[in-house]
Amino acid sequence: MLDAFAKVVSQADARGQYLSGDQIDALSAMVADGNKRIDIVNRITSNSSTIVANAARSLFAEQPQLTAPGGNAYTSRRMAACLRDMEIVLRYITYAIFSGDSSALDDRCLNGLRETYLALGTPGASVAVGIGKMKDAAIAIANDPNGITRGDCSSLISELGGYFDRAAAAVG
Ligand code: PEB
Repeated sequence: MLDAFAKVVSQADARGQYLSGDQIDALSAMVADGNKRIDIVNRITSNSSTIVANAARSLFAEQPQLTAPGGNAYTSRRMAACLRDMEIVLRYITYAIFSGDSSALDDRCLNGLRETYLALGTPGASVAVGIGKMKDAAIAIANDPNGITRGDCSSLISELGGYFDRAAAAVG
């Protein structure tokens, strides 16, 4: 599990070289935007239940077969497992945006998840749709300009979106 700094150090060390100017510039930019990054994590974390619940509600409205008898989210046990899975994915995405690196998300959440869903008979494509819905909600919340000094968050928001896309692509 790496963060953006440890990742660059490990890449430089693998080549036996000092950090490059480009690497240092990229990390400087990350430090300069550090408070925005932490704000994003705080916003998503404090709205996580709403993000998960609304995404799940919208997924089940679009794919009613999931909650119908015999469906993959039918019975409260499976429904609970489904909501829990979405919460887990969102939690790992907050780790990724916090550390500026996807390795915690990749290694501890997404690695083998497709195979797990195949073995369980859980439709990965539906999970991917749910993750896409969490992406839209999380970006709306993270990028909401109300009540804050306006600044440029575009690169952080696209980084955030990338982690959701990565999670969706890992199961879809
Ligand atoms: C992954 N999900 C499930 C299981 C596991 C995961 C390991 C099996 C064990 C269990 O039920 O707890 N666990 C989860 C995860 C990590 C982890 C991401 C990462 C660290 O440790 N059903 C649907 C929807 C979808 C869904 C499409 C969006 O109809 C999910 C939610 N996951 C779902 C369901 C089950 C499950 C288990 C329904 C239960 C399947 C079953 O027992 O039939």
